[in-house]
Amino acid sequence: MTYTYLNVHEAASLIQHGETIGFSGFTPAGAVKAIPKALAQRAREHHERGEAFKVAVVTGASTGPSLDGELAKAEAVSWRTPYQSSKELRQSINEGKTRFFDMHLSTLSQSLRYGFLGKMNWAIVEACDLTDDGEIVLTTSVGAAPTFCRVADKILVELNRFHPPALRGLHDLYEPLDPPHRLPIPILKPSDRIGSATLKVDPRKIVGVVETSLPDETAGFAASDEVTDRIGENVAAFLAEELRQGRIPAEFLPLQSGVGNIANAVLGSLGREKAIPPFEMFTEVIQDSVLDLMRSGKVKFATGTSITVSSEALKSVYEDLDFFRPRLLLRPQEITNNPELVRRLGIITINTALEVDLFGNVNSTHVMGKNLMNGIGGSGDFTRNGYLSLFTCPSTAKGGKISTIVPVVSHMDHSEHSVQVVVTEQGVADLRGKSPTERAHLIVQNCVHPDYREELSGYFSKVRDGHTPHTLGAAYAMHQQFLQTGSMRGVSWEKYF
Ligand code: 0RQ
Repeated sequence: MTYTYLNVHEAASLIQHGETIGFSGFTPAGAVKAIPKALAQRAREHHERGEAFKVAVVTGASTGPSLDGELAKAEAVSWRTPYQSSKELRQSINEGKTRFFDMHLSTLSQSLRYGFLGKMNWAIVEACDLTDDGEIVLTTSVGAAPTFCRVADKILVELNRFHPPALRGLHDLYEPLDPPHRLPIPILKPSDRIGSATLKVDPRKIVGVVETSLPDETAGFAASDEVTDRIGENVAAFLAEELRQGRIPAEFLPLQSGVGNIANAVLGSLGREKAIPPFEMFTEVIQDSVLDLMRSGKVKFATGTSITVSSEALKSVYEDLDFFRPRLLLRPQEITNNPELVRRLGIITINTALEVDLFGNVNSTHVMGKNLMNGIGGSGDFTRNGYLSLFTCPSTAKGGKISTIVPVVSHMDHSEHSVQVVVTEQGVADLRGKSPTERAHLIVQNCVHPDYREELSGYFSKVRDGHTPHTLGAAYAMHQQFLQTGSMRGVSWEKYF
């Protein structure tokens, strides 16, 4: 079949107010870039004429500035799921202008197939190659693109010449059947291939192709600093000791690591820890540090749903595809984050918290319990099902004015039942087999910043009732003081007890 080649404005003009779009992309990697920008312009033109124009936006996870950023700036997003990290969109969500619902990323595809999210009108996907019979070769991410193409009425393809067609073979696409017909997912080790290298769609559904040549809009990571380095060293030392104690098998276990500056620094430290043997990664986002560890031989293989690296790092992969091809594999997020697989393969999970409470409950998503930061992402998929689940964070935020360890979290994403180990630059609290009171003592001793140790032990020495001791009237005193004065330091407990 021959496709209709469109310019980007012709493509955007096909999309109508009120429609739901599934855009490829997981982080800025593989995210559609040209059509959303043109769609934002279309929305502005409608708004200038006093006409409504908003669309619902579904993606794999976060995207880049040309997608979430541009559409949010144009006030063109009615609702959004499952994750975002755009400054503009975050503001629109927190001001109540965009409806957002935060989902475990492993559940997005099945929720669409089950019909939980309504009808999807469009799938708009980035490809590096497209055959006449509807074979799409995806680029640097898979995310939920296969499901978007399955459930959407119509498909638009951004054929991005920046990415070489030689990426064919880097992907392993598999969509489970839905209950009651679902079968076990036949992955027994991270490198097992179970699906197809290309996304096969009915070519008649592809109503247009837009040609582009645009790099991924991935922002680089901040260089590690003293705090993130110490967090990394604490994680590495803890895992090395687990290995020595025989609680992690001698060949080590596959690792999942979250995304961001801390996660990047943690991986760097694991790479330097001599006691940890070369390992595999079964993760969501493959970031720069993983490529470095592959070159040094410390990471043997990595499977994820996106390669989220700087353009220079990506170019170096493209120049050395023979080296990376047998070591890298991209899968749908429904597979990389799948609870069945995370539990079966025994993944060691390392994610980042915004705040942690004395009992090990974790808030990953809401500042002061109300303002959305990014979303839960894959952290819940991995934490709840991992072999060993760690959370890391610096012990303070905002120049020391916030203690990330608080009496009770202001929003809870991961409960004490799933969180096993908490690591800050101060040290490690191993919460396994510990009662709530024991956990509180360990966290205060090992993880809290010295500036807040007295304050938190002062609070806990006053709450004595119950299995999980706390006092409702005082539990948020540190948060309240921050909101009133701009600092959590020096709460005086006398007025609460
Ligand atoms: O704000 O940028 O304004 O300085 O939060 O914090 O320390 O730079 O850490 O980049 O790793 O992000 C939890 C948001 C951490 C991220 C979160 C402020 C802090 C800073 C960022 P500034 P850091 P990171 C699988 C795993 C959920 C999804 C997930 C995340 C900013 O890791 O989104 O885990 N996780 N996915 O100053 C107020 C506090 C704070 C605070 C930090 N207690 N109160 N602000 N900050 N603690 C991958 C995917 O799902 C894609």
